Amino acid sequence: MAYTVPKLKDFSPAALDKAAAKLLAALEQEAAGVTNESGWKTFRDGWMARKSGVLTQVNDLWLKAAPKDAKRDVGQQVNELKKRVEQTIEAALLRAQGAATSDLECERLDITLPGIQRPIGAEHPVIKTMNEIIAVFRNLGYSVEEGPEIETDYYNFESLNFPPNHPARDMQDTLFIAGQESKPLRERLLLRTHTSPVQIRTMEKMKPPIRIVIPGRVYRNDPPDASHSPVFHQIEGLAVDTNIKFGDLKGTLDHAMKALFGSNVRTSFRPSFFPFTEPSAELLVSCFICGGSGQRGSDPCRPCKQTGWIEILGCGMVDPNVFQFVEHNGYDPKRVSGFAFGMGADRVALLKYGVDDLQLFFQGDVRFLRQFA
Ligand code: 2NL
Repeated sequence: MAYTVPKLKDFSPAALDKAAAKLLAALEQEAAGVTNESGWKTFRDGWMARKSGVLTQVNDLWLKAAPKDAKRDVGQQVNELKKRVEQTIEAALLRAQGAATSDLECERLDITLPGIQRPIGAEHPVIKTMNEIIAVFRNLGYSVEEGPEIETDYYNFESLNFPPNHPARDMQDTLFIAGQESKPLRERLLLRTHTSPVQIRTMEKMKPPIRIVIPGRVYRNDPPDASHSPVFHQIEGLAVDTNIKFGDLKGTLDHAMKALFGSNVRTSFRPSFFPFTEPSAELLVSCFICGGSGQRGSDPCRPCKQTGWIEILGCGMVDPNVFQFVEHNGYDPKRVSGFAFGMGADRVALLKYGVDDLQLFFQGDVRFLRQFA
């Protein structure tokens, strides 16, 4: 209902002016709310419909009801009013149509313009290398585990067979969290120096048999140079079951190296030492740059320092002392055995991509990183 036209008692020009002003105010208000053609049609019908539009009511209630002697004046005023109403309604249509065009104008899309190119990110070469290593072990049935980077002395050292004051703790150049002196040694916090604590945490939570790989950031108090960084990346693996032997370690790692560096690489194991494995070994891969000859044409091969072999990782059979820390969860060293290995993912990435400075991986220079996208 557009506007309810009141009946009039007073038909004097002044009274009629007042009533007309009220009606026009309502008209303007309604016109202002018209934004499209269908709104305008409703608006127009409300005011102009022949049967019960506002103008028809004005005709009936004001003109027809007027006393004879006032009819002339009332008729003039009503005509005036009709004109105003018609004008306002016409103007509202033009406005509604104009608004529609400008909406279209705004939403106009030139599909022939070239698109906006958003540069997309890419995997960092170290993460890419880690994912490749993880994929090799996933295909062998290993699952991936992760754990905290801030660790306790217990998980980082004690449970891994580094007794308090063991010289290997100095070798690690650990970054300790300050203000921990009031706690017992085993509870003191530090930045993990290897991902091995996650292996202990996983054995506490999963009974044997297990096959896991653990990728992650590790920290050491080393000043940065071409081959060192205070933060770097490690991937460790662990297989525990009944009757796991050194031959399983050799076969698994030989397969993994062929999958990573190409099926023509050979592997070689040399004795080594780690507190948490016995026996322990270093794994070398025949140089995938020079093919093992140590020479590139008449030049010495740099990556293998002319030896024909590149050291990739450390490994060994899990020391029974380590199993004792998780014996309560089924890791009885008399019943189960296992092998473990650990490698620096950054070092593997350096070798794989022939990069000669580790720092390039940590400086975030897009000109360098773009090469690996
Ligand atoms: C290296 C050598 C290694 C392990 C890591 C390990 C973990 C547990 C038990 C036994 Cl829970 N061993 N991990 C074993 C041998 C070597 O890492 O040079 N990493 C960069």
